[in-house]
Amino acid sequence: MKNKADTIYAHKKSHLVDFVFDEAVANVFPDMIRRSVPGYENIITMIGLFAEQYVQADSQCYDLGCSLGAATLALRHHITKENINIIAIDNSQSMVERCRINIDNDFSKIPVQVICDDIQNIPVEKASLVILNFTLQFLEPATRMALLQTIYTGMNKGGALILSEKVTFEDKTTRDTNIQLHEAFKKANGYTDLEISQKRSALENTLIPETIETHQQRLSSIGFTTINTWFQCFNFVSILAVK
Ligand code: GEK
Repeated sequence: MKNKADTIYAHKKSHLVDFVFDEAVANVFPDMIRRSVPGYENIITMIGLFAEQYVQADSQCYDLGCSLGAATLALRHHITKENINIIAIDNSQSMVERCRINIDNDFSKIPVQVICDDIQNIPVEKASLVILNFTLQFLEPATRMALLQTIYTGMNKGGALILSEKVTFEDKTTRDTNIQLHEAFKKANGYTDLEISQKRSALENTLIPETIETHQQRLSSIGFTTINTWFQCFNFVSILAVK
């Protein structure tokens, strides 16, 4: 698929509406996420490594909030065990349509079901690897515990959850420093001040970040044992949690 440049917030908008994963966003998504999320490509690469380490034979993998299927493809290319089914879910029709095309064009024969639905409606069963790569942050904070409990219950012992999130910090200096560094990263990737500020406003009610400690404590209270914050760049982290 061609990698179209993200210019969604390049011009001043008279009415700024909340950010949604519509056709316009799906169309430029690879460019948008690469230029906006520090370490995104590295995390996708490591999801392949986690697949090699944690996927068990005769089990299922879940990519929750799959967008165009980047994590699903990383799983597909690195799973070495037999009899695996991948379930990729997103509630944006525009994302799901493009994700299906990407899966169809891929060489791997590992079966993938691409489902258009809310990740909160999906039963989780026999899971050895569950990916929440920058998706939990878009759920109402009050609903996050229930989803993570469902995931935990549906996981095999020894299975892993990869939870990547934009985060915030209790300490104001740390918070402001990381926000400033993230904005510098976006500027270095060609976004203008107008694009950065309009996107910030559009995401304000949609993407609600929590602290790293909140994530770690919630995972621990659910019963995950190893809780390893294996990646951090500014206000973006990824946590490996093992059952
Ligand atoms: C990647 N994981 O490339 N149910 C289903 N999907 C949802 C929900 C929900 N309740 N809320 C949001 N989404 C991907 C990147 S993007 C991250 C994930 C970002 C979907 C939404 O439609 C979008 O496709 C995705 O979660 C978040 O590895 O744009 O910052």
